[in-house]
Amino acid sequence: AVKTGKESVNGVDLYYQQTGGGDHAVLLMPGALGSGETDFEPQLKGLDKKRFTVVAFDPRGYGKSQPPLRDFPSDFFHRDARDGLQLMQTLGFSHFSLLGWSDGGITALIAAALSPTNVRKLVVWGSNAYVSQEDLGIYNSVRDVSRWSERMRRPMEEMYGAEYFRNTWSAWVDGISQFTHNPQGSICLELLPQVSCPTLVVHGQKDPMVPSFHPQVLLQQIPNARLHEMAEGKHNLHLRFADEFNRLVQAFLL
Ligand code: TYC
Repeated sequence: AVKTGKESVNGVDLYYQQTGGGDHAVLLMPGALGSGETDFEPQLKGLDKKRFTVVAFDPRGYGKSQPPLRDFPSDFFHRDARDGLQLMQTLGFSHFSLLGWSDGGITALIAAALSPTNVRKLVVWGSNAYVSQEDLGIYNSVRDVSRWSERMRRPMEEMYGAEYFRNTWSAWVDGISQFTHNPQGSICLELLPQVSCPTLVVHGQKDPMVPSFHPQVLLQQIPNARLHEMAEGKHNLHLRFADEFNRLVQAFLL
């Protein structure tokens, strides 16, 4: 069974789902405009409920954590990181692992660096620590959501309505493009050496959104990281290859 609720965290009401009763608490951190429901159904279902207590949260302005309307100030990843950490404290977990997909992986990296005593282990996939010119090109090529495939677009339009989705996605593209003004396009490059927990970086070799130099940089800059590549994986490898992904992550978290 999955329990749902809202908790007041840093001045906003954050929606979360919680399942399982194991000793090892895990927070699932969704991607851009993502939510527990759109991004993590196979993990909420499939992760071992005897070993783990699994929490998925909707970051502020995403999913069912509305209001507020979502915005993208230059510290939006840090804000999501503080929110996720504070939500786990509020739910009574002081020591937990983080699983972050894409933007959620960036958030998880920042959270692990900011709060090393609270984070046991970290898994990130489809994530990047900086924005290159190549990334900017990819972002702009996906800005127009009317060109997305039906399969990618429909869950988002159902969650948000077509207009909020279109506008918020475009605001996200502007938001993430801001980082190109930083040295090396950094989002969180300088924090990576402070990620001290064991870290698993997963990468889909067929991911069209995140070029493979990104996981390489994470591997090089995070002191205790290993990389697992999935040959057939694309950006949504945890959905498409859920059983393989869940097994991999559970073995790492043991
Ligand atoms: N970061 C996005 C997410 O969190 C995915 C994404 C990556 C989108 C690259 C566009 O060019 C892009 N799901």
